[in-house]
Amino acid sequence: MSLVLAETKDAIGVIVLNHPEKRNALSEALIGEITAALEDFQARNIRAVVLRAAAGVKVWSAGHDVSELPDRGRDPLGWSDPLRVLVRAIQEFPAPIIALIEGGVWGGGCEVAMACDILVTTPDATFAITPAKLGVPYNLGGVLTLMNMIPLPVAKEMLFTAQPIPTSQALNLGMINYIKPKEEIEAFVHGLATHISANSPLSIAVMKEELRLLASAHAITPELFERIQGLRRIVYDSHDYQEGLNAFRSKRKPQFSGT
Ligand code: YXS
Repeated sequence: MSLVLAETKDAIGVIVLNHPEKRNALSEALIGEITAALEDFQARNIRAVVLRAAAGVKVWSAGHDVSELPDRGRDPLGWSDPLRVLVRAIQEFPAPIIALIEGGVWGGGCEVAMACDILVTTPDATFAITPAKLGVPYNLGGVLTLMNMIPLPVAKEMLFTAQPIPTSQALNLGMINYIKPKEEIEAFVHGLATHISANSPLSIAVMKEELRLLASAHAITPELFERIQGLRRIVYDSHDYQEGLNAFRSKRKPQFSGT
């Protein structure tokens, strides 16, 4: 069974996350199907993409597939981790990607949504960034994605509490573009995609890449990079990191000791 449904109509491509049994957890297999669909869309010169889950879902994505996170001692979010590959694929895709969001967005799913260019949600949508709940040390690029989308005090609240925020707050903060009723959201998003696909694809592709390069243009010294990586290693080497994984796997609340 496909974990993702992909279709194109005119110059618009649609990708539907289609693994509700696992709440669209971002497994390597599911991410592989998304990136394959994006490669196919690029070959077909698609001019706008809609990334969504099935209509009416309660969970847009439950984030990184926890069963695929490595045990302690290995960076869980290294460069080639599937979640990192997906975020880059979205950010580097040469046409706008519109996230059509219903239901809860969790963990790395928030970063996937925020890597998209335009976000439109139904009123029930929520966003929860949850590394602290699992004991995961989020990675540099991921933190930068969040910093570019969320005012720092709110980014800190979301990272430190791991609690969902309502999409109404996300709209007030400019994290999302629109909130639309579920009866209207599909036509509204299609209308945005149609406007985009009627404009110059070359101009849009270059401006999207300009914005990506400028948003990530942070000069960091080797010492800064190595210090951050050293700090992150303390976390993914820790008993707390393993406890977060074990607790999730045995469906119980984690007991973090700070070691
Ligand atoms: O028990 P079965 O086999 O039916 O599977 C259950 C869940 O184990 C599975 N599932 C997941 N599997 C792998 N990775 C996940 N992230 C994940 N989430 C869920 O899906 C089946 C149904 O789950 P269930 O019964 O909990 O569904 P629900 O409708 O009662 O609750 C939906 C959620 C999303 C509220 C709940 O599943 C949940 O809290 N999931 C975890 C959300 C989360 O903490 N995600 C962060 C993952 S780690 C990540 O993204 C980054 C590495 S980081 O940590 O840095 O943000």
